[in-house]
Amino acid sequence: MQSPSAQSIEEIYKEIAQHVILGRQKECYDCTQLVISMGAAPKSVINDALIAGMTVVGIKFRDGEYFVPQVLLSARAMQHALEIIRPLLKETDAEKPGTVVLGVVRGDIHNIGKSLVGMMTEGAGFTVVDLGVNVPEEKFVRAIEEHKPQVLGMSALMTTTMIGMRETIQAVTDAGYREQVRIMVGGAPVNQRFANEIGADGYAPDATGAVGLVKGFMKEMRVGAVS
Ligand code: B1M
Repeated sequence: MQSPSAQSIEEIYKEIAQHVILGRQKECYDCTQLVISMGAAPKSVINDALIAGMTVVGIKFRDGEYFVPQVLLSARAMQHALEIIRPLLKETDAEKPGTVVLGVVRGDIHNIGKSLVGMMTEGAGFTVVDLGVNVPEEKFVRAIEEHKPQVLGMSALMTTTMIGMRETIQAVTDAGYREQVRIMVGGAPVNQRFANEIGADGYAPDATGAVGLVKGFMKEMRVGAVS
C-alpha cells in the first residue's frame, strides 16, 4: 500500500478489488478502513470495490482458473471488510417501519448477496430477520408465524436451488399466509421472468433495487415507509 495521501479513493478501490480477488483478508480489511476514513461512501465501497473484485472471482471460478478454496478465501476477505461497513449503513434510533424476513433457500449456502440485501434494508430503517442460509420452506413459514413480516425475501445463487423459491411460495400458500406477505426474490440466476413464473411479487437485481422494492411493498401494505 502507498501512503494514503499519494492514492486516490479510486486507486484504493482497485487495490481492495485485487485483495478480494487474491483472498487477502487483512489487506482487504485495512484498505476498506482506509477509504472509509478518507470519506468514501459505504455503498460505493461495496459496489465499486468489493463486488467488483468478487465479480472477477466468479469469472475465474466459472472458467476453472479458481477452485472452491480460493473462492472461500475471497468470500472471507469480502465478508470481513463488510463488517466495517455494516454499522455505517444502519440508522440508529429511527422507529422501525416494518419487518422483512430474509433467507437463502434450501441447499444453497451463498451468503454474501443476501447479507448485503439485509444490511441495506436495515440501513433504510426496516427490521430484518435474517434466517441465514440453507433455509427449508417450513422455516420460512414458521418465521412468518413468529415475526409477522410484511415482506419475505428469498435469495438463490444456483440454478439448481432456484426451485426452492417456488416450493417456499407453495408452502406459504398452503399455510394460508400468502395474502399476508409480499414475496421478493433475487440472486444471480434469478430474473423477472422467473419471479413472475413462480408467483413472486417482485424481483430485484441488486441490493439497492431490493430496498426500493421493500419500500414500495411497505407503502402498498400501508406501513409507513422511510424515504
Ligand atoms: Co459458489 N457458485 N458454489 N461459492 N459462487 C456460484 C454461484 C457460481 C455461479 C460460480 C460459477 O460457476 N461461476 C456457481 C453456480 C452455478 C449454477 O448456478 N449452476 C457456484 C457453484 C457451482 C458452487 C458450488 C456447487 C461449488 C462446488 O462445491 N463445487 C458450491 C455450492 C455450495 C452450496 O451452496 N450448496 C459453491 C460454494 C461457494 C463458496 C462456499 C466457496 C462461496 C460462498 C461463500 C459465502 O457466501 N459465504 C462461493 C462463491 C463466493 C461464489 C461466487 C464466486 C460469488 C457469489 C457472491 O458472493 N457474489 C459465485 C459466482 C457469481 O455469482 N458470479 C458462485 C457477490 C454477491 C454480492 O453477489 O450473491 O449475486 P450476489 O448478490 C447480489 C445480487 O444477486 C442481488 O443483490 C446482491 C448484491 O447486489 N441479490 C438479491 C442476491 N440475493 C438477493 C435477494 C433479493 C434481491 C436481490 O431479494 C430477496
